[in-house]
Amino acid sequence: MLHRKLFVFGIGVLVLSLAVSAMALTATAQTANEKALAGGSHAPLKKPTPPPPPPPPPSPGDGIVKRYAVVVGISDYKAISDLSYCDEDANDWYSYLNARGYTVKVYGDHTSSYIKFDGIAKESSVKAAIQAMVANADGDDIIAFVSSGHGTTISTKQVLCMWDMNAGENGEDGVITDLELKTLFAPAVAKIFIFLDHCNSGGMDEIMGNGNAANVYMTTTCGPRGYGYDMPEYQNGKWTYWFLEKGLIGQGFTTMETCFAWAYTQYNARGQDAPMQFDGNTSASFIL
Ligand SMILES: [Ca+2]
Ligand SMILES: [Ca+2]
Ligand SMILES: [Ca+2]
Ligand SMILES: [Ca+2]
Repeated sequence: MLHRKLFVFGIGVLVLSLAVSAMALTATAQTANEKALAGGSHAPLKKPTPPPPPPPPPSPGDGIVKRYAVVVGISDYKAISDLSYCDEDANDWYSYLNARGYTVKVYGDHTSSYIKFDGIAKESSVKAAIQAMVANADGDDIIAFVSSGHGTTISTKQVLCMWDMNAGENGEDGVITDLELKTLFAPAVAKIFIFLDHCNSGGMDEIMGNGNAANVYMTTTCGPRGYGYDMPEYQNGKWTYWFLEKGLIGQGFTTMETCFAWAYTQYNARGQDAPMQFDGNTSASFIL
């Protein structure tokens, strides 16, 4: 199996501050005890209840639920090493979403074969497609961004490697950074599904800092420092295989949260190589 990863520019440094934390905890406990004794009460000490999260922004739609998707799968890169099954991932997602009524745009490479093909997955093309999808969808619509390919970390930013990485075209550098992804989806009023089968993709979560994060459900094949895998025995990316092929299709799951829980167990990886879920609304299920 091949890593869906290129270069490692650095690793995070863990700074342990156990002593400081312990001191802070002790101080807090003492303060709390003193307050309880002064009040003559034996009531249990409780943390103040945090304020509830703000409700999702009002999103009146036109009463018609439309579905749009941008699907990317790059196996043959312009200037960097190739992968094998990202085009299969794109085709499988296209078939699934198309059957569910999505208007799907597919971006890929120049030599693989695609059931539907809307162009080379240059950074500029993929960005333009996402921007158009975000602009088209109103408050009761659903938009999806699905991507399979290389991923890496550049400086402190996780990135999705588009077809033109290291040979950028149209004024772009060929990678979609975590902050670029966040910016692309910031204006969206629709529900947002994001599925990423790239190395390091768990670090693309800056998007969860957007004001519309309550509308987002994202799952990634790994953590910020983890790998995704091309799997010859599956003819797919490993997370695409377990989440889409075996979960959504094989088991017939309809909610992303349920599918994630099942597929995560089947995937059987730990630590940074384990899939991740970013659920902007834990009190509602996300249905495509
Ligand atoms: Ca609508
Ligand atoms: Ca870029
Ligand atoms: Ca990041
Ligand atoms: Ca949810």
